[in-house]
Amino acid sequence: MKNLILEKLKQKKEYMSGEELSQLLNVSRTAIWKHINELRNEGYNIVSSTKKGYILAETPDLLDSRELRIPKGQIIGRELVHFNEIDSTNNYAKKIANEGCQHGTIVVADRQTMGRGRVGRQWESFSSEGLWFSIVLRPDLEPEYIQIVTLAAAVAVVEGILENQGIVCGIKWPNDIILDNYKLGGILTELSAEPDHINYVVVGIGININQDKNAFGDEIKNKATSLKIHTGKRISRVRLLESILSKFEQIYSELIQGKTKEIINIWSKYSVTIGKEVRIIFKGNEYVGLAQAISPDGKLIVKCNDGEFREISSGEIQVRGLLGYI
Ligand code: BT5
Repeated sequence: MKNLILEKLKQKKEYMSGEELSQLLNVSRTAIWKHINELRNEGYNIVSSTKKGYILAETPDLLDSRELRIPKGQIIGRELVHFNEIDSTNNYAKKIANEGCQHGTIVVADRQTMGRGRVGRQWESFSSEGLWFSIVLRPDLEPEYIQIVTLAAAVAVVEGILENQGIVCGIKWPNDIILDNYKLGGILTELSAEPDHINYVVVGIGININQDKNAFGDEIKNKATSLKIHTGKRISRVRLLESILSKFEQIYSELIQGKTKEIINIWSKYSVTIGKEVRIIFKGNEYVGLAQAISPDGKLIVKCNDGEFREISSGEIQVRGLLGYI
């Protein structure tokens, strides 16, 4: 009922009396008043006037289906699962992917208690000031192109932030979103596949949005940033999520059409890795070299100081100039 009241107030955009609402929805005025108060507790700013009734003055930055607007025809995000708190949106996305959820379903949480990075690392996401979500995809792709999915997601994040905030971020190969030389976000792509067939891919995206500097824990306080730290103002997570999902929809359709070369070209435009000196661990050995380009299947091609070209498929690289070449 409270969501019906919310819908009516959203449609009307003007004052609605308690009487009008109670007649429309066939409930008592006391019930209307009770639900209005519940909505207020969730953050909806509903102003009331004894003469005119209720008006919705402002909506909160909620990441649920009442507030997330997905354009007609868009597949990414048309199904949304929202949690106030969960261990990891990637874990839940994998669970529902195994149970057969639709391609394009997204799982969003305000807080994660066990957010994950790659190779068992922790992703700090206890705070509801960030954007933590996962997208379930069922792409008709060979498993070897999985890396391109991560690159495409990074482009969608950077272009979504650019569209929504006018801020240009960089991408550190393969999955770090960089702002002012700090880590703003990361992507964790997980795959369920047969040798020649992808069952599903879960793309987990974490972006720091409204945290202040002192909100970060000891491990990351010297390497993390948020959009608020950069802009000095709070940013709507839900509007940014809409921009990222719409960019993702576009780039994903290019991916499926086989336009991987175009995706790599756009990715390279935002790269803070290509053309830089990098330090890599490759098959247990450490090399220093120049990051040259991305291979057609998303590997990083490095010309090492011993003269050899090496293609790195995953793992760690350090980029000179980023946080002092650590
Ligand atoms: C990543 O891993 O960067 C992938 C992060 C993916 C997080 C999303 S949130 C939604 C979905 N659900 C999940 O459980 N995960 C995904 P990696 O490249 O391994 O980087 C991890 C490292 O980044 C950590 O070891 C820290 O040093 C640093 N880090 C952790 N939390 C951070 C944060 N909030 N901001 C910036 N850096 C962070």
